[in-house]
Amino acid sequence: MSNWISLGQSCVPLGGLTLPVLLPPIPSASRKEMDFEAITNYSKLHAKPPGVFLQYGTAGFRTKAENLDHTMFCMGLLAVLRSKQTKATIGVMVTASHNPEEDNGVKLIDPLGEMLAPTWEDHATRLVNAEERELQHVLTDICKKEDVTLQQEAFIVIGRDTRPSSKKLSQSVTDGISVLGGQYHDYGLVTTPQLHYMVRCRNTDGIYGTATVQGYYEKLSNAFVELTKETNHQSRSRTALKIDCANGIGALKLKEMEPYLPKYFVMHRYNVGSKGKLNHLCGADFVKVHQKFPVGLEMKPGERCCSFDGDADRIVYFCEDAAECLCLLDGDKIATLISTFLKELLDKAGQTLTLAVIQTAYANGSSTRYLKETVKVPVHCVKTGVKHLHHKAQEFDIGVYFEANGHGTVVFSKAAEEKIRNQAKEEKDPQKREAAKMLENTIDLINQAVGDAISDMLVVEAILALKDFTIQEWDALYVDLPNRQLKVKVADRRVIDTTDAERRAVTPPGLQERIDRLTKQFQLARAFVRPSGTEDVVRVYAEANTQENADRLAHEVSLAVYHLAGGVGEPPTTEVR
Ligand code: NG1
Ligand code: ZN
Repeated sequence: MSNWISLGQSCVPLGGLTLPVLLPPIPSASRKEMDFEAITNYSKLHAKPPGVFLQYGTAGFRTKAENLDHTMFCMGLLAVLRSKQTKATIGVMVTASHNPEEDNGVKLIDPLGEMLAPTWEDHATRLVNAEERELQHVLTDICKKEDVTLQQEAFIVIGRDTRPSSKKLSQSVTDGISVLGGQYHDYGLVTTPQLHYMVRCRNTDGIYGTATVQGYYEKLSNAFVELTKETNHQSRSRTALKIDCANGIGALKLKEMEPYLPKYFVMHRYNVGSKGKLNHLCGADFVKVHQKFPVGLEMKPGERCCSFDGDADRIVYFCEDAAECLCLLDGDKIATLISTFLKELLDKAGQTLTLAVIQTAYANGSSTRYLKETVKVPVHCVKTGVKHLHHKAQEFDIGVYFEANGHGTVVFSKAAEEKIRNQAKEEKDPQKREAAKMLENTIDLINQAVGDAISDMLVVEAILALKDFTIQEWDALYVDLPNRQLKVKVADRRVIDTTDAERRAVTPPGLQERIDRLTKQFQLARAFVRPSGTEDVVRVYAEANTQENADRLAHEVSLAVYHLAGGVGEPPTTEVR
């Protein structure tokens, strides 16, 4: 924890600029006991909105920004307890990712840059929903259950996206931190994966990298230059990449990173936030879900383009085909490209490390088949949510995980990383050594803490350059099954319970049987439903042999959800787009 000392000015005891003069300043020293009077007083300034119940979902809390002040304060409190318990730096990211600009959200980042442990998610939900009179009891109970040593120091790093509400909300987080005597460093505007990277750097004494944005840019750009140094700079994949930044933080961070990138990596940024609204008609989620081009991007057929989401932890690639239609290369295509590349390098290096790909039920059936039958890598399906994918990926020497929506990364076990780094240094056979070096550079180019649009983009660009692949050649590896995603509003989405990595509904009664009957009516068809963890909706997914059939199946399943799971408002119409 020696890095706490060098924080200088940024480590101030009081973050909330909104605190009233009537209250005494919060002492910054760590306490032996919690000062419940101060907590209660400050909690009143961040009053709980009446009648709002929030759940720590797939990626933390998310709702309308106007309802989040209290949640932010509570997450500041909880981050301090988690830091004291783990004796490590904890991250708090204020973002609602791909949600509309009016929403916001918050999630905690655990010591190695991973998602918060599930038991702490439950504590978060309990704390945020506790009435003021219950706060003392809930905090004490968490400390007891988790064996938190209050004397322990706590250190938190904070980051936020570009939403208009984010700055004020992050100040509410700092109030929560300060009232429990925690210290913090506010990184201000950063991408979500950059904050995950900072947490990991700080908790590995800088071994993972230097905990600054410059350190992040240097690490990634050095690895990119090394990995691609032997490629032909005239190669067809060296044409400019057009990036839709979703009017989010990615635009700022790519601009900052540009000087670090070699001249032959040319990027043109679009939707940089100067005109349009965050995630509105653009960004990775829009392109993936609506299967439409983002607005604001001028393109010609065949040009290589990609879209980030609002906090730059997801990326999808796309281009315009000869018929002027969207040709989408989503998370599944990225996972295929990366795992094929890694497998080839492992074979060349003569390494016998285990490699697997982790997907969710949303993975296109064609991708799963291609990975199993052509690439010949084991594929595992887990529940939606990065934490599930990350956790499963850690069971292998090398785990490649991607959600179809473009959120994903690769994790290397400590032993695998050591083997590769040693071989890159000591291997006598020049070809094997070269392959090991490329693996080593790939490790350094990847943000192992979490899915990262900037890092994933550089990995894809490096692989395309090394293989001298155009985006069309990459796309041609396999043909996606036509698919459709829809949302259904119901009174309480918790009535839907699922099993088998969310591919089958257990409740409400009769729903799965109906889905099975509908699916049988189409060829190569598959469909499932699940309650969203980030929106108050039930999600429907269907794929089939033609787009028309995928659309019809999705619509029929939506109707089944509406009728059997308490749909509200008008029944779903056949208009799917
Ligand atoms: P929910 O709302 O639980 O479906 C969405 C994504 C997840 C994940 C989270 C976090 C889909 C179908 N779902 O979760 O994969 O990325 O957001 O952002 O894309
Ligand atoms: Zn995101």
